[in-house]
Order: sequence, then structure tokens, then C-alpha cells
Amino acid sequence: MSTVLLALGSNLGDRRANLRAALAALEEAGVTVTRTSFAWETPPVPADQPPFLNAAAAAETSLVPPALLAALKRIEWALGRRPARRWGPRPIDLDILFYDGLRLDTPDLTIPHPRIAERAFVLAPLSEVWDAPLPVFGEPALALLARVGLQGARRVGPI
Ligand code: A4P
Ligand code: MG
Repeated sequence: MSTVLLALGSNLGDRRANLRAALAALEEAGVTVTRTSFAWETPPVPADQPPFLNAAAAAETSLVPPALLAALKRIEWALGRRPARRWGPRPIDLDILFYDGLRLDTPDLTIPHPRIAERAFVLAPLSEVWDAPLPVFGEPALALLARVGLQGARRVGPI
């Protein structure tokens, strides 16, 4: 079993329902969610789209990284996401933030996910599911978050 940290984001449709449906679908796909963050409302990057609801999850899985990525893409598709512009609005985005202590850089998959350390919309929920030093980075999410600030992210309640 490997420990993975996942980021979830939604800014189209019923955002909270999308996050919930994604968490349920992860279980079906062989990803056992062990901790779930609160939902965080976050200003969109770039700004020309609706605000996001972001969350994070810690999970255990025996799926190897490419199989995990394929499972995430299948769930995104099942929840109505269709190929669109990069960083554009979407009903659901599922990203692999960390996979054990693995570092990976292939055309399809970069682990740790790029830009984690700059993004409050990732770090704030992540700090709720993983308070120990992060894999690879060696610092807790809260320490990284303190450096970049909340960037307008606010906790809005349970998913
Ligand atoms: N990919 C590479 N590494 C990974 C990984 N670790 N996890 C590849 C998941 N996917 C990974 O992703 C594009 C390709 O990245 C995938 O096909 C996969 O092979 P995508 O989900 O199709 O498109 P994307 O999400 O638009 O691209 P990207 O680069 O993942 O964007 P980000 O960095 O995830 O940013 N603002 C707020 N407030 N909240 C958000 O959640 N999210 C984004 C997306 C932008 N602005 C946001 C938010
Ligand atoms: Mg993505």
C-alpha cells in the first residue's frame, strides 16, 4: 500500500456535490480515503472564472502512479469534465500531490505536483489532512502556507 495526498477542486455546477461524488468514486476505484479536509472557497487562478471549492484527501492505495492517474481521469470524466483549456473552469479536478516519497517527472505525470508551495488553495486544505512534514519537501504544509499567506482562501465547512 502506498500513501497518497490528493487535491480536489471544483468551480462548475454543484461544487460540494462534485467533491463528495469524487470522494465516493475514489473508494470504488481502489483508493481508500483516510482523511478529508474541510471545503475551502478560493479565488480562481486565473481570475476570469467562478470561484473554486478546494479540498484535500489523504489516502492509501495499491495502484501504481500511472494507474492512479488513469483512475483520477476516469472519475473526472464520469463527473462531467471534458477536455478544455488549461487552468479553465471544471466540475472537478483531481491531482496527485504526493505519492509516498516519490519524485517523478514524465510527460504525463509530475510528482510532487508542480506549484504546490505557491498555492494557498492547495496548502490550506492539505494542512488539514497532513500535519507532519510533507514528503520530499520536508516541511509541514502550514509552514509553507505561512510563507505565501492565505491568498483569499477561506474555510467554508465540511465537504
Ligand atoms: N499531470 C502531471 N502531473 C500530474 C499530477 N501530479 N496529478 C498531467 C494530476 N495530473 C498530472 O491536467 C493536465 C495534465 O497534467 C494531465 O493530463 C496529467 O497528465 P488537467 O487536470 O487535465 O488540466 P489542469 O488541471 O488545467 O492542468 P494542471 O497543470 O494540472 O493545472 P493545475 O496546476 O492543477 O491548476 N484556482 C483555484 N482557486 N483552485 C484550483 O483548484 N486549479 C487550477 C488547475 C487552476 N486554478 C485554480 C485551481
Ligand atoms: Mg489537474
